[in-house]
Amino acid sequence: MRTQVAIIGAGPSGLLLGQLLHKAGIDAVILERQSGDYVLSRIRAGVLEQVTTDLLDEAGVGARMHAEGLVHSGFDLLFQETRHHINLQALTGGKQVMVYGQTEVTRDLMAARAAAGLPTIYEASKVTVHDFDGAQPYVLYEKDGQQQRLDCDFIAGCDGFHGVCRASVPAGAITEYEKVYPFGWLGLLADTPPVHHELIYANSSRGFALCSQRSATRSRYYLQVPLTDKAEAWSDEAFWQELRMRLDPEARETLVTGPSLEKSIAPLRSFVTEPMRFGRMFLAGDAAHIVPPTGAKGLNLAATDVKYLSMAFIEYYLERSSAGVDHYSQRCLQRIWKGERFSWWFTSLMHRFPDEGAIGQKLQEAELAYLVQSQAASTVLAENYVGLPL
Ligand code: RFL
Ligand code: PHB
Repeated sequence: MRTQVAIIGAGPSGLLLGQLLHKAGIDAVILERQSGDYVLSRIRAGVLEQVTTDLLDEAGVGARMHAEGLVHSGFDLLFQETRHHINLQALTGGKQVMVYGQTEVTRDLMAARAAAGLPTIYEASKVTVHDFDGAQPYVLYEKDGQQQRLDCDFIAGCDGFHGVCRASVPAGAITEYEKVYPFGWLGLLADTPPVHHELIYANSSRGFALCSQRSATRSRYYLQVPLTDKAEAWSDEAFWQELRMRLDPEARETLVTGPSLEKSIAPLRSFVTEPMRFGRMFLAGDAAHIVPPTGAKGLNLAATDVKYLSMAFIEYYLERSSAGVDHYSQRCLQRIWKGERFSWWFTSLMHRFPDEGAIGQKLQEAELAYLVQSQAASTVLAENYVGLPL
């Protein structure tokens, strides 16, 4: 089989790239190691920046998001048992964010791809990438026990943090920057009304908590937990009890609990790969960088990579220019490092760090008090949260 762009991974990065290329008349085949149902069962991001919603519109998959997504013009910061409103809209000259789950973004992209009859090969195993340093790269994979070969002009590595593309780059050609945090997030999804109409980010002496949502009847909550904890060992009751203790008195009163639909622990990491292009292979999204989820930046950074990568391929095929391809890595990394900085800073401000003791908490509370009192400091938070300009 032959295609112009072989996309590895059918997460949001790979599917969005496939859709944007299709709109431009460029051929792509997507290879995904899991089943479609499995990809949809992963509960992840919830907050989309306008850059991302604009791109989903451009890809022609924004209709359900606009109908069902929740536009948020602010969020609450909770510390010392008191909530403070961060008015994103007022602080950023009218910008807002969209609360719409990654699962739904993925579902919309999958449906558009299926409706256009575009090829996605699910349950493709033993994917390997070859000759991306030369002019004729190709991909080998197994489907139903048979080895297959996909020849292509370019390989797009949209295969996430544990993918095969980054792992196939010779060690001397890549630099990796990494910080692993000494805790994780335990997430719980439940069909209960959200505790508040906006998100609440909580710094408590018991650890960080986040109250998020998917709709007026579906809530998503997170608790900072030690890395040694297991999701199975947390009963729903224990989760709700711990969450209550990290909230303010009003939220504690109004929290509606119920059986969990999903519970899982995600480790927190900051990670960047430089460069993001290796000859005819490009990395995009979590394959190239990871942020801790506190700033809600992961999917949004992935979407920007995909925007730049689709533009690079469009320039290459339609305008016969390799300028976009040549600048891809540098263009992405400028934005990624700013997202990394913000995510690291917000994570550091909101979580309990085992080694920092009581003084760590006091310093965080002083910074939070400054943050909500100073318009300049609130503006820095708000303009990063809604997304920096491209
Ligand atoms: P994904 O979603 O990991 O998809 C990669 C796909 O590649 C497949 N794959 C392979 N396929 C073929 N062959 C191989 N060898 C393969 N190896 C892997 C995988 O099966 C998978 O389907 O990466 P992608 O597409 O780059 O998307 C990135 C986002 O998923 C991620 O950045 C966000 O979820 C991060 N994130 C958030 N981002 C936001 O912008 N806003 C948020 O509010 C937000 N909240 C979050 C988050 C991530 C979280 N977790 C679980 C880490 C909250 C959490 C808790
Ligand atoms: C989510 O709803 O899953 C979510 C929201 C905001 C974050 C992280 C995750 O910062």
